[in-house]
Amino acid sequence: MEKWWHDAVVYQIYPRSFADSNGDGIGDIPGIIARLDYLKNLGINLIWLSPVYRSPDADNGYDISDYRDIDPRYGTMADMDALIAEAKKRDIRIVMDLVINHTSDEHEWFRQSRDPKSPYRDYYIWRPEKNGGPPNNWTSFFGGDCWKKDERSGEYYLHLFAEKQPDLNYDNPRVLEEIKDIMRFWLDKGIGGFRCDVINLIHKTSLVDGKKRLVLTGSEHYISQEGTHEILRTLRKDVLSHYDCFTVGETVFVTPQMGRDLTDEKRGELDMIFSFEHMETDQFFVKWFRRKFSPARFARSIATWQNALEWNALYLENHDQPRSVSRFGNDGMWWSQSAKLLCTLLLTLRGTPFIYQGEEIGMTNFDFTSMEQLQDVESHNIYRMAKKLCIPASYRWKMMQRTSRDNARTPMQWTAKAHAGFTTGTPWLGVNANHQRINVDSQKDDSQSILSYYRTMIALRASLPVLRTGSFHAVKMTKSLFIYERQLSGQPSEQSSDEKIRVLLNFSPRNAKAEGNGDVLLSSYGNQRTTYDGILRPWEALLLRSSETEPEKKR
Ligand code: ISL
Ligand code: CA
Repeated sequence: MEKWWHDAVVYQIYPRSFADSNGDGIGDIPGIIARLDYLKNLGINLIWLSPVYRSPDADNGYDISDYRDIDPRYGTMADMDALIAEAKKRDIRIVMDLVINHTSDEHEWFRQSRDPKSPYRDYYIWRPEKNGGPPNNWTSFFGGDCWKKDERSGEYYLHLFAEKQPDLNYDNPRVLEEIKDIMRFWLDKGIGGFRCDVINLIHKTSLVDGKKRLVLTGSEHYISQEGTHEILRTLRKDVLSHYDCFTVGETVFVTPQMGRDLTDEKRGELDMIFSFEHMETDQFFVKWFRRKFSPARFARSIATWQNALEWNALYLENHDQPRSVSRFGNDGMWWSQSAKLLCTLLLTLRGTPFIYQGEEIGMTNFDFTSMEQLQDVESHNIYRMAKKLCIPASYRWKMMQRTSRDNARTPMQWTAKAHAGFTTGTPWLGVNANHQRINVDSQKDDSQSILSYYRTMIALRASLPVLRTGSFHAVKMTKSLFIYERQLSGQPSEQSSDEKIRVLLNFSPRNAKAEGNGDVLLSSYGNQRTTYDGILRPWEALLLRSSETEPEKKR
């Protein structure tokens, strides 16, 4: 069944790096409001806002100390209400980040929870020591073990992420009631839904030792457990189904089968998920060990997921990933062409596309030159851990350069001026020096720019149902080509609606032969191309349209 979010294009805002309105160097909500016309003009209709809740900021807001308050860095609740209202005026809805696997250790529940006699004790996962050490052998997403001893009771609490992010205990029904209330609080304000942070980890089936692994020992006890499925169904039934909204789950280590279970409409859990497999095709085992990018491997993974799920959340970037043009494209000589190719890919697959801020102007990885320039808690933890493991300094540095989450977190590049027009003060994280070349200002009126191409692709998708809901069919996946078709099968009565679009992507800096016929609907090389001669140019993306019911093709 058709859902309104099937027609949406989403734009992810990482608030601290988007636009600073008051010169303190940190992006904020009034800064976002001032840029809503820019987003409207781009053509998006939903904003996923990374967390703006009150937070001590140990993980840039993914450690929440009050779910019903806005962090003063970002503004006030009045600012937030204004953002929702101003966005609505422009037919844009806001999706909030729902971070409920853990809270901050400064959340009132956790403060109380440190007292073993408190009714809040059981809101978190506390266990006594075992053999003079942590309760089990599990390890954390951010490196090291995931238990922290609290001096007050001598017991340990579980944290799958940073120490300052204690995991909530979903065996306690009161926790879920609290979460429901928080969700209602935001839905009552008229938001369009939630992006649910690491949602497939929330229920831990048991706390016994895990099978020893290089990373995430213990994960078999909490990834996509039946308890989590049950919680999701309860949230849908008791809360979400009473509102006009949708959910996208960030689901780590999911298999296609888990993905199907999580999004099966009949089960009533999530509306779509962010899966990770395509983002892992350029790594060995963990993201810190990068493997040469292979378009074929990448394409095969995308095709698998296109075919596996009824509906996908589509993305090539977010605040945790390196920049796509530096990773899957070419941020040197073919910067503009390869960014347009990636845009074409993102906007012609079946699902709801998510654009991450700066992706639409081809922002690249961070040009930092020392560890002091990085802020991310994960980068510093991993760097320290790699040092302990005697990984040589030059390799450690390479790991950070390619993979640090700060690659995607540098301030949005609005202008060629000081600090890229992001702030009048000192930005919280360095601005990439290439802002003089790569910025919104220089692209907004240039019809050949990456930004203009995004606008065109978003509008094209909006005008062609086949690009949104047509079926997906992979045609070719080689070391430089990814070719697929989207097809709409119309009702027998509407004969002309049988429509097929072939998407041809050349992931290489050379001309490439590729089969296809039909009219050129769009080329990333612009209008210069109206007919297709069977040769794709370097990094070219091409859309060919053919109508099955058309008689013979013109010769
Ligand atoms: O970047 C990662 C670590 O290697 C990812 O595995 C990431 O930690 C994972 O996708 C979960 O991410 C989400 O939850 C984290 C937060 O730090 C991320 O920013 C968020 O997107 C904890 O809340
Ligand atoms: Ca600010």
